[in-house]
Amino acid sequence: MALSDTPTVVNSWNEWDPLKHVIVGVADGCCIPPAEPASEPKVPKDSDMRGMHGPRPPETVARANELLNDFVTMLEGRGIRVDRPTPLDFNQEVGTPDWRHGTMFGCTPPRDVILTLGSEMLEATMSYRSRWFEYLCYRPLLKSYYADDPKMRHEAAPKPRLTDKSYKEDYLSEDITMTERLEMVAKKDFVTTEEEPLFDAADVLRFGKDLVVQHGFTTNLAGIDWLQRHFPDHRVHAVNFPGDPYPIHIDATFTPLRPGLIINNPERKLPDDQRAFFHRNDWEIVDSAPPAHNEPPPLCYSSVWLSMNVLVLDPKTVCVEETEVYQAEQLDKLGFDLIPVPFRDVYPFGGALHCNTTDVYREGDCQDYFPKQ
Ligand code: DAV
Repeated sequence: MALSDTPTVVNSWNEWDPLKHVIVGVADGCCIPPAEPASEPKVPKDSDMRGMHGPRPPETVARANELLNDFVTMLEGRGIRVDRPTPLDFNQEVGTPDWRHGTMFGCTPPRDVILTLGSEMLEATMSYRSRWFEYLCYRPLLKSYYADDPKMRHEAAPKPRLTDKSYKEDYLSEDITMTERLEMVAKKDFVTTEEEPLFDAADVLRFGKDLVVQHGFTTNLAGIDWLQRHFPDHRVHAVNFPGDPYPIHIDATFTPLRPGLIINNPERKLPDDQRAFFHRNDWEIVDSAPPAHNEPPPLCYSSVWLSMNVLVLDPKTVCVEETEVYQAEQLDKLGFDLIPVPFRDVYPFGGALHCNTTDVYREGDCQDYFPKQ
């Protein structure tokens, strides 16, 4: 039977069970959006991206698509079914009754937009105006899964208004030094306010019955509370990582690899009081190896710590970016089989191997990995 003939079932409860069906993003038409309140503080003063917006250079789009397609071919070769989202024309002005914005963002990373938990696929609120409509790229797939799998739940979190009330005005100041910014994040003073629930799906890690959610720039406490109310059978834990001056998405900071083992970015350590929860349930948190690069590639929003943004195919097998030799060495020592994947030229499009995928099906069911709450 061809992979495409396999009946669709939506089921994924964690980040490590054997992966059988996944969505991989596409780079077509991806734009650098104009600055907006949520993104401004993340683009450093001397960045090559500052002040520029519009479609990304076509040769970079072609190169990213080539790498994404090669990654898909590799996954399919291992018997994993892969689907792709449908791009929109991102280079157009969009708006709601509350605001207008010069362009959209793109059609990857899927991890940011769609949260799969069990048989549910949930469209996140998102927290950037440029990404407000991105769920539309995934609607053709979600519609087909909904038609094919009678148990699939297609849900959408309430779309936020994203007026200026959702962001702190003073956070935009260019005069804030790095020391001051680190003090602000340590006090959980982030760019978003508590005006309305906000979360990006990539701030959520799934550990069966427990969900670990980063409180930061893209997810606020109201968003975390919304997730807890939406998933009443799960236990939602807010975490934060004070060493990260721009806490956007958890997946270059804290990466579960298999039951009982997490790697944590040594520059963004989980505070001791939050660490205790993992330790009393016999989870080991080890510092991740350093990135192999001193700088991200050109026109990239993310940090060099995309080295940690690995995709676990099963509790023994991990995909790691091929130039991230230190991360690969550490994973090898931890007993994993490694699949090196050339992917660095995809980084500017929003992330690495975990970011650029979203689970549809992993084997296994919902387990309790944290009996001592
Ligand atoms: O370290 O820049 C990148 C995460 C992208 N989903 C960072 C976070």
